[in-house]
Amino acid sequence: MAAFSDIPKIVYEGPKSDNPLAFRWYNPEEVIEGKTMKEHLRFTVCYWHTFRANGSDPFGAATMQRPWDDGTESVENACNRARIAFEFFEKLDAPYYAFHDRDVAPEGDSLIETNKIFDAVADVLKEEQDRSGVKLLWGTANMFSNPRFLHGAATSCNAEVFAYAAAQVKKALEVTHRLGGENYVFWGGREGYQNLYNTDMKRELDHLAKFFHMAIDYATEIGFTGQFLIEPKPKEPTKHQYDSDAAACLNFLRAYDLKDHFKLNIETNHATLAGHTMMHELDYAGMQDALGSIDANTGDLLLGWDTDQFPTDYYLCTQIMLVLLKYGLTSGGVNFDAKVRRESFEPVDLFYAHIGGMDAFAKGLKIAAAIRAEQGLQSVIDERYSSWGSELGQKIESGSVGFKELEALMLEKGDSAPSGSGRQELVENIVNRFMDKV
Ligand code: XUL
Ligand code: CO
Repeated sequence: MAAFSDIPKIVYEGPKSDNPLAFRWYNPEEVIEGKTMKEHLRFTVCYWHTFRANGSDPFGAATMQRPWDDGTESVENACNRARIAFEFFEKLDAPYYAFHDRDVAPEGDSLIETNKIFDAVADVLKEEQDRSGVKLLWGTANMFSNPRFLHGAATSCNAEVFAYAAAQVKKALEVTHRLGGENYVFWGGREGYQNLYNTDMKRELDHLAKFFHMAIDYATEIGFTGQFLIEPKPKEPTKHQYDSDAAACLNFLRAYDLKDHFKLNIETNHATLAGHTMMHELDYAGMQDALGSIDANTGDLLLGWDTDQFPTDYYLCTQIMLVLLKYGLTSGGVNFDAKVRRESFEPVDLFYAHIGGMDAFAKGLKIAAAIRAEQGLQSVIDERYSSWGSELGQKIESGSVGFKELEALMLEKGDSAPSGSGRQELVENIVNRFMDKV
């Protein structure tokens, strides 16, 4: 069954095009800084929002029109939905997709049954991947929806829930491996707490680390060489999520001897919920060699929760691409962890949403590359830090002087040399200049 027969394959038509079903900026084969846009951006469609979100919210029922979906949890419906998803990926020219186990396959009456269903749907996914050439960027396990996970999964107070979660991740790793997944993601789900009066935080974090070590061991055993990623988020659903931001994740990874095995999957709306910019989180991960992948979306300035909107802001995408060009995405990609609004319920809205996101990132990439080529921002940075190239700066950076030598120098000089201007307004103007230049 074809679901999108009235929609043409989306192609690049250039910035002058007013065709809403064409790319204006995303030109997959265009080369920027030695790589094609397709190679830089590695666009990924997420299965959960695009094929499972039904538009319901705490105040109202489902709104999405998805004529191919019979609304049941049957295996047949799951397999049919998977085929439709690949039709969508191909029409959109998206090279990757990503899923949770429970997005693609419903849960059965027992773990044995659930695993059987997952295998059956994975057969279809494999067949569709081979037919279309669309690849799996990452797989993950949903360990937050089922009520068994109400206290968390690896951090649950219930040891059998930990065991169930281990079994679930074991299976999700096997399927991700079988489908050639390039990464495996851990987003904390309900790994966190609502209240410290009833929580043994130290014990829970020890358990989480144990869980990750078990995952590494099992990946080695089955020969899965994809990159493990942790996705930081500070709150929602719990009041405090343990993986709250990039810095907290990296501290945890170091403390439990996990740093060499994990990178981070940074999500825009999670960064802003943590009180950071996306650029901050990316740069922080990048400087610690931990920038793995991104979940591309945006929140709403006036709403304090994870609204998962499609990113269309050129400034945001430029900032993201400035950092991604600096550090590079290796096994990662740009995964649209974003959903159409409840009011945008027609199937064609899924295309408008992804086209908008892909175009915004493509334009952001072009702007970021142009800014880097001109070196205007870089020269402000070079000038600002120029004193560190002096003999004194070099001695401090190389560790060849301590407090006593520095005190002697300042006692002799009496005061430090004056500092230069920070040029904040100039750098903002430089970025603005490129907005209309590209
Ligand atoms: C939740 C979220 C997840 C992860 C995958 O906020 O972002 O969808 O990306 O579990
Ligand atoms: Co996400």
